[in-house]
Amino acid sequence: MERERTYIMLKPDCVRRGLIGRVIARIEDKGYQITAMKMMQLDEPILREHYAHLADKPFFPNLVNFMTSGPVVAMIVEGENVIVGMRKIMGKTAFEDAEPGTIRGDFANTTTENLIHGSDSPETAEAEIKRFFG
Ligand code: IDP
Ligand code: MG
Repeated sequence: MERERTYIMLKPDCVRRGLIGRVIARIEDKGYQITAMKMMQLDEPILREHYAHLADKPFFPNLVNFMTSGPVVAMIVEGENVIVGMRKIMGKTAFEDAEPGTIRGDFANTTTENLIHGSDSPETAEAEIKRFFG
């Protein structure tokens, strides 16, 4: 029973489409605690760090354009095994693979604009919390 924390970010499409409340409700319904939250505008340098593993992908410029197209909501979310748990309620990256009942499965209809980011390991969670919350 290990309590963990993860970095969750509601992407610009989620904010623009007015889905912040519905997505946060799913996180709270699951029983996780939001222990920090802020709205912020990202710039290209922080995204080059955050998405360094994707820098050579053909979709990378488009991803940066999208992620800088409006504010995001940055959060620290805590709970038992929350890193894996959040990835499950988010659903798979590619919208066509994201199952109904997941956030991406229910709300996303493109792969780039897929509403939500969640850390994928304890190491990335700590690095991302440091990156966005200092
Ligand atoms: P994740 O967000 O599920 O962890 P990553 O592979 O880390 O997925 O990719 C980061 C983000 O980059 C995705 O959430 C999505 O916005 C975008 N992305 C990933 N793969 C593709 C793709 O094949 N086409 C377009 N955008 C992509
Ligand atoms: Mg990822």
